[in-house]
Amino acid sequence: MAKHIHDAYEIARERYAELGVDTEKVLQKMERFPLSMHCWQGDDVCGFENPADELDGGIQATGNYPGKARTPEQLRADIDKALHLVPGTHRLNLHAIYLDPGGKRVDRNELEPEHFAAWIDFARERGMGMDFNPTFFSHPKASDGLTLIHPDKGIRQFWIEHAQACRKVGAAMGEATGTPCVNNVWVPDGYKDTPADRKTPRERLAASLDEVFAESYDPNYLLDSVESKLFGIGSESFVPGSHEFYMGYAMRNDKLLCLDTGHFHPTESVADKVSAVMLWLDGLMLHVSRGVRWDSDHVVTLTDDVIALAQAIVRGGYEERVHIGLDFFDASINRVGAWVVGMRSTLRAFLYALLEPEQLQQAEKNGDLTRRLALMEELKSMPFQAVWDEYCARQNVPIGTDWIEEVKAYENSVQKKRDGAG
Ligand code: RNT
Ligand code: ZN
Repeated sequence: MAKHIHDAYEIARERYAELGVDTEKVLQKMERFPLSMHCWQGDDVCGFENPADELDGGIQATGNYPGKARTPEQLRADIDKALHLVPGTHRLNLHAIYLDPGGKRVDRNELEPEHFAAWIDFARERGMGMDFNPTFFSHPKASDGLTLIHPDKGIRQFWIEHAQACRKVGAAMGEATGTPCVNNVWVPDGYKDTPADRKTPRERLAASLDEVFAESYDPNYLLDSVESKLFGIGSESFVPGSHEFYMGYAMRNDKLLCLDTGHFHPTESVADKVSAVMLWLDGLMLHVSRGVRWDSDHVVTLTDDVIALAQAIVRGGYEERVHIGLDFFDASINRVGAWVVGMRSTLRAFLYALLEPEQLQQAEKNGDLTRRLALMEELKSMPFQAVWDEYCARQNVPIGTDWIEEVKAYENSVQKKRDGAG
């Protein structure tokens, strides 16, 4: 371990101790915040079902950086590379289109746990939990942008069966890894133009969801979450699965609510929603993302928004009930580098939140709002980077920007040699 890293940490430790913060305890607590690493950053949400198809469903990965993963083996290698550059043990979040059925053609309503056996082995070997998602896009039966609200009963039934199959897969993942799998339902359904009837699609969505969730599973294996959205490309005017819709559904039906930080009006604070909904819900799934002007799914960086989200979770003591997933897909930079930046930045936000002194809460309780404001302001320039560096050193991952050279070397020796890569 570089001596100056440790020396800087010792000074930081004393500075935080003066505020009553025990940095050693904080470093232990960091392990209580596993991130659910989304596999889909590795290949621009293409999956392995029919990789020639274009991504649809109103989401879009832009950029043509060379070397994206094209096979399950390549994607697993890239995930491993990223995991070696990020401190802590994390979870693996898969989408149904990432099936690995050994060359067989399997349609979405026919999925079985065995089609994900290689992924389950991969996660188990690394001590990772798993999360899962049905894929309601990039499929001929979703070509008009409608799935669970489709007016055609047959098509609706197909997607209900898909979601049911995914719950079975998720439960198997949870059983195999010994930690509940969060199976997150997000559908792209919506209308480009103003609908005349907003009621029927919502009733249909609710009825479809009831069928999806009809079977009950052991919550030690499977937890269900539902994800809302404001709008998508091609569903600008109406999305039946809005925030109010799913918040109501989750509360009435004991589901987890998934809050994607890109799915709200740009000035809305997702952090503020945490303590409001946690009064009524068993748990939350998060999709930490960074929208730039819109739901653009940029790589997460250490912004005020992400820090506020981490603070909401830490201050509320919600770490056991909030599942921290990531959701971004940037094809304009090295895809492994994108994971590393997004994961390290999210973790840094949690470290920042954990380093908060108790006296901040105390000041507020005492009505000393001057001290509250002054403390919050001072904390912004406390030496938290030194604590982060020490954490990375202890976890045997690169410090500072050292990981960039490793990603460059990997890009040259592995990613650039892939089919179609420049
Ligand atoms: C889309 C949703 C959804 C997807 C992933 C791929 O707007 O955020 O979570 O990004 O399922
Ligand atoms: Zn999302």
